[in-house]
Amino acid sequence: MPQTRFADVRRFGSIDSTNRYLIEEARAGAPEGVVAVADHQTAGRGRLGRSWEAPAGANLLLSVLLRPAIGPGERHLATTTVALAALDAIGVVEPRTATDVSIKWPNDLVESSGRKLAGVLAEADLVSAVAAGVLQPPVVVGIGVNVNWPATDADLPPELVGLAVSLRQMIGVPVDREALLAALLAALEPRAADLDSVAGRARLAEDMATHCSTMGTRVRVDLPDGSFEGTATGISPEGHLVVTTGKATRTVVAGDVVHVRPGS
Ligand code: BT5
Repeated sequence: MPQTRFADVRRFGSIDSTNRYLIEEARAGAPEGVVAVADHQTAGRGRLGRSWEAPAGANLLLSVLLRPAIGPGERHLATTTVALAALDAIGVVEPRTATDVSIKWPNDLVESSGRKLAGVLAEADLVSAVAAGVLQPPVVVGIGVNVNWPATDADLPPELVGLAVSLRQMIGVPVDREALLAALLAALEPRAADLDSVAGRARLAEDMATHCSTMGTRVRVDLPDGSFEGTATGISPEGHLVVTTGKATRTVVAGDVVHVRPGS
């Protein structure tokens, strides 16, 4: 594999959370590009205090440390970067599934029926930024991809039946986790490079719009202070969701969103 900024890959048999680990490493001064990969997480994190489930040894669980020179308004593009790299990698390793996988804004990879194949969690570490006296915090982006678990729906806890799916279920045979990891890190290099320029960030937002199954659908956006409905009509250059409600257009910031659900 050509040398990329993601060459320092640290592997863990079991860890609480690869995101938690890399945030600590960022605070200790680790450079951009460190990767943490776990066979198992005892406290895998989702957004808003939710948890990420995966048994030992079956799925891809990894985080990467980025130090992007971007403002707070563009930070969601770090999530977009990893989601697009995962989509690229799935297309390389399992081309049979490529057309069936899309991104559900803000942070999910889903298969065509809407079941979740992967979730992305970006956490900006403001503590590091304050300590270093810099405006732009490091961002740890974690992704969990359901590679070989569940093998069938019978493996899933009841609350995930109908909501989660694996690559193995999609193609009917086990999938090589290591091949997917290598493809993801290779795909991440050009995507992460895009984060560093205005033109690159525009490309990330455009590619997100192209691969985003939320586009053109009726959505209900749940925010902490209420909900509204509209049609998802675009992705802003900062990676936010543009929703048209009647004659008005609202831009929805990922950090504010509790859920984006199909609308009525
Ligand atoms: C996410 O949150 O989708 C972000 C998941 C990020 C996980 C990675 S694993 C490596 C790194 N280290 C960490 O500690 N985390 C990252 P959210 O959108 O909040 O979705 C969480 C919800 O997805 C849960 O509340 C469940 O309903 C559902 N869920 C949990 N595990 C799942 C799975 N394996 N497949 C599909 N859905 C799942």
